[in-house]
Amino acid sequence: MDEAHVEKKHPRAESIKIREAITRSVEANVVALAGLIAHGRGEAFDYILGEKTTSPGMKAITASAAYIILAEHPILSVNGNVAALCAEEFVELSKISNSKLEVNLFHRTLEREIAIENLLKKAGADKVLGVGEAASSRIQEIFSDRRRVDPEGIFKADVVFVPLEDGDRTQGLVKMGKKVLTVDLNPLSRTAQWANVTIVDNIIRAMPLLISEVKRLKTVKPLELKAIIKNYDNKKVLSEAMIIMEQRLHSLAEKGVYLDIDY
Ligand code: PTJ
Repeated sequence: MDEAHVEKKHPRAESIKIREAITRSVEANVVALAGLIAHGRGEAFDYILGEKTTSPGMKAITASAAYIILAEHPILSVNGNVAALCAEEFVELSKISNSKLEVNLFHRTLEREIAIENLLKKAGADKVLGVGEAASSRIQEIFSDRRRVDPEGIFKADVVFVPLEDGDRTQGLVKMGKKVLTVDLNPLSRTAQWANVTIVDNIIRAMPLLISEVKRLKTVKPLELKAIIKNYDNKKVLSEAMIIMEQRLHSLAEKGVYLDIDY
């Protein structure tokens, strides 16, 4: 990452560094051009959320951890943005939870699949599914080239973790009977609405917390994990996230203070 021109004292230095990383990753063939638009949309919602992990976000992280631990064939789906932002965390999560990593792209090209596979391997992955001819199965519920998946991966998975995902594919996976876990800062997106569990948080903050929750809950009895899932209500969690956004905007507007962050 080229940080030379990111002034350390800049009030939004962290955000600029992440933008730099995403932009460099377009040049490295990891992130699709449309990934820049997706990132900008995420940033806008994060502003409204307050750039913090919230209580509904944490509930969704705990439920996701329970689903992943109880799954027979858990798959972590990696796209360009996810690889650019959290390759190492994905590799760690796959190792501690015995989940497989699958590259699954919306804007599919072999060059990008290979670039993402290489990035994951550099981050410590032993095996990466879904690259090239390996994605030989088709999801009937999805039209277009996006239906291609790995028969050893998403095709036979019972639980799929698909952050920053497009709505059609999320809907297709849910219709196939899979449990879909996602991370999406936009609680109104079709993915957020269709998924079984939606973590409304920035993936950069959510991944270390998800890793900690998986480590913590691995020692808990399956019955307790099942209870976490049974008591989890994604619609309620989405409503809570939207209320936090609404109330935050409301209170800022009432105070007439727009920069409530420590600048
Ligand atoms: O790499 P590819 O080809 O698979 O393409 C990846 C993108 C992200 C371009 C593709 O899946 C896409 O177009 O996704 P959408 O429909 O733009 O949805 C992405 C969602 O992720 C949006 O609702 C964003 O608000 C959200 N988002 C973006 N960045 C973050 C985020 N959510 C959490 N953390 C982020 N950092």
